[in-house]
Amino acid sequence: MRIDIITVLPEMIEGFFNCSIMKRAQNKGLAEIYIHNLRDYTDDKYRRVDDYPFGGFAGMVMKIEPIERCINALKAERDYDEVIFTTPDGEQFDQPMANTLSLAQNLIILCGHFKGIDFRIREHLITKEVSIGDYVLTGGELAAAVMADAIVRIIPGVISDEQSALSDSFQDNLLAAPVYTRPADYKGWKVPDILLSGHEAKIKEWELQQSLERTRRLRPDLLEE
Ligand code: 6GU
Repeated sequence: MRIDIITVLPEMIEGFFNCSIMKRAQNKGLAEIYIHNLRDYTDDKYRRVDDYPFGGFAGMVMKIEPIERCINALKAERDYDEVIFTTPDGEQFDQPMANTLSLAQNLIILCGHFKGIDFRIREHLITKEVSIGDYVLTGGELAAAVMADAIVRIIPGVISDEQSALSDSFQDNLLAAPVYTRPADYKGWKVPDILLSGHEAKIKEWELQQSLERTRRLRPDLLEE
């Protein structure tokens, strides 16, 4: 799949996509991620991407023209499944949304900034408005990185052990069971005996019980669905 991210701060997230699993997904040809600097789509010598709001409100508003130019240039090359806008008043991003979006061929993510963007962009160019949670960030770049990470990691082949993406917390509405590695006894802090028993069926049963107990205690809301 291909994700095009449009931002005024490309340097804020370029490093992120050049690391670890995001980098490997791209090197394996499983994901293509392009970060576009919105200022490259301006046509004035000041490379202005924002302007004063009508109505005399405080703050600046992102202009239509560079955004439309950038989105149109991308759309001229290929069809996009969604043109996403990151905004605190969008639909809440969650695992089911990540699962759905990971089936897309091509996605655009426009990062919100300043006080807002000219609302006509949202009315005419955006197909999906997404928030990553009930708090306010200074810009949509981290939200775009969060979404792209969650979407790309579940593309088959991105995580070598496919089971591990599927058996995660939230993928089945249960929190993950605790995991341990050596040493089995660290200064008296012991790994549960069952995990050292070699009894596979009993270990699976223990993991499920741990998942259920942790979910009931920490996130009872997940069990109500
Ligand atoms: Cl998508 N953008 C901003 N600026 N703040 C947020 C957000 C997005 N999601 C949660 N907070």
